[in-house]
Amino acid sequence: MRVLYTVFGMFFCILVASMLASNLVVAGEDNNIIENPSAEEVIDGKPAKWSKYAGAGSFGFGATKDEAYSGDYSAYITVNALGQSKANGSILVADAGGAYLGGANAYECKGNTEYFYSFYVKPEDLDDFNDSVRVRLWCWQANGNRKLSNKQWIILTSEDWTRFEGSVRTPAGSKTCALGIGFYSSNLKIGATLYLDDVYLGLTPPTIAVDASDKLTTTWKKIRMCK
Ligand SMILES: [Ca+2]
Repeated sequence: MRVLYTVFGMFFCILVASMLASNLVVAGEDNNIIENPSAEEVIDGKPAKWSKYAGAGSFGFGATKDEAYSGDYSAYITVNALGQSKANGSILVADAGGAYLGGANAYECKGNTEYFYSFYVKPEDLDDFNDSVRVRLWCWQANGNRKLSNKQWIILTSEDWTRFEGSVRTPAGSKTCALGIGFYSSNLKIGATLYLDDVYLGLTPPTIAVDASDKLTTTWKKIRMCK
């Protein structure tokens, strides 16, 4: 009888898991490769699985409760100083792997493939932004060499949360990637701050609503419930 219960329990878990998976597919959320898309999982003041690139200048980066499109947190990046009269810094929505950004822990991707993105941004003060915000995919090859996608630019016209979406092609040979959103400009004021929330990146166009939950944590909790 115990074996029967065990078999039934396993079957029930598989059934529940299948139902959860099909719900996600129906909602169009299952295709988001970002694991902490709403920056709700925070470690040491930073959104887990997100990171920062600073090419010129210095930048504050972390998770904040000051602003959130959904949930309690958003990610932010602040210009603390310009480097050689320019700010070149981005939030990378992936664990891009420290100062030299080897990309080993970024998201697996296919090379020479179109990826779709969407996200919500909010400037703290629009007057600090006299230039566009840069969007690009940071990609890495198997040997860790970095390959960047073409640049795209978004223009901020509101201090409300605004949704942007688009698509970008990964360079040939890409194995991992991170969506980079940030500054490349000499027209930003010190203190310019951008908030970012509910990020989507995937092989299919995004739905309007992003599943804000941390998928790994959420799925793990659901599996544990079955024990
Ligand atoms: Ca959030």
